[in-house]
Order: sequence, then C-alpha cells, then structure tokens
Amino acid sequence: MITMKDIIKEGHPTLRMVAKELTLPISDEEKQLGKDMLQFLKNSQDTEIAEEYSLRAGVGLAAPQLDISKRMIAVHIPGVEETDEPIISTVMINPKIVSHSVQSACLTEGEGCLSVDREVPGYVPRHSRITLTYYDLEGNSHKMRLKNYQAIVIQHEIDHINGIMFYDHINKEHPFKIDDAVKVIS
Ligand code: K3U
Ligand code: NI
Repeated sequence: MITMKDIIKEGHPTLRMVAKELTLPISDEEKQLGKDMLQFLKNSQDTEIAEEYSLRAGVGLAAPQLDISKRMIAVHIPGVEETDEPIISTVMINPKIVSHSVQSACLTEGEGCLSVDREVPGYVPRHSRITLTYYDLEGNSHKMRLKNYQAIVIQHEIDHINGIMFYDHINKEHPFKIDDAVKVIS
C-alpha cells in the first residue's frame, strides 16, 4: 500500500527529470504500480482510511512522485455528490497532449501538490481544453477530450512526468497577475 512516506518531496532530483516512456505491453510490476497508485488516490479520499494512515487527499499522482521515473499517471476525480460516480478514475500510460485550446484557465484557489509541503499562492495558467492520448493498463489506446478542472489536473500530472512543478508557471513578481483572457475557474 502506498503511503505518504513513499512520496518524494520538492528538492528531490527525480521530480526534475523527464521520465521515460513505458514499453508496451507493460510488465506485471508496472501494472501493479498503476493499480497501487490509483488505490492510493481512492484511499486518500476516504476519510477513515486517510485518517488511519495519515494520507493527504489527492486527485492525481505521477510515478516520478514515487521516485519512479516512468511516464505513468493515475487520476481519480470524484463526482460532485459523494454518491456520484467518479468523473475520471484511471491510470494513463505514456499520456500525450495532442492538441489544446488557445484559451487558458486557472483555478481560483491555485494548486497544491503532494510533493510540496507548503502553500504556494498564485494562479497557475494552463490550457483550458486539451485532447490527450494514452494507453490503459491493458494496453488499449484512448483519445480523450477534457476541459476546465479535469484538464488542469491532467496537465499538473503530465508536468510531473516532464520534470515541471506547478509553481514554475506562477508569475514570480505578481503571483495573481494573469492576462485578461485567462478564465479563472472556481
Ligand atoms: O487538489 C486536491 C484535491 C484533493 C481531494 C479532493 C479535491 C482536490 C489535492 S492536491 C492534488 O491532488 C495534486 C496531486 C499531486 F500533486 F500529487 F499531483 C494534483 C492537483 C492539484 C490541484 C490542481 C491540479 C492537480
Ligand atoms: Ni503534484
């Protein structure tokens, strides 16, 4: 079971590396890693389990955050109501943004990261819509269009496999300064 002690923190060199593509079909070990990453996110969003194991809630996790420099991410975005099905719950192998909107968007609250144990205030401008391709754990290929919050989460995770941290996108002098055209999502 993945817990917070498995997650490396900012300053660790792996978080700044461009991760390697996985070769398909992925190995049994890689498949298990993907399942464990997704289970971690589910556990982190379950109040009882999270409290028992002192987990910080997360909607996404990238393999480099576990000191594994491979292009694998897991995303578990819950539905609006607690009883709703998750909006996305999947592991993505070799995810690639194949096109994106000109329009940018950012979250009112800024972003957080399980590898960053501090608040970093500021807007993180990202593409407001993306089309991405990826492979699932069984080797099936997928093409998906996402917008707003979901698109932002995926871009945060794809940044991790490219060695980029969310605060790299924040304006250093004026953290809440963004172009008028950037959509702010609450
Ligand atoms: O945003 C978070 C959240 C957790 C539970 C419910 C709703 C939201 C927690 S921070 C998070 O999930 C990071 C995870 C990271 F750092 F490991 F990749 C991902 C993220 C946070 C904010 C915006 C985009 C992505
Ligand atoms: Ni992160």
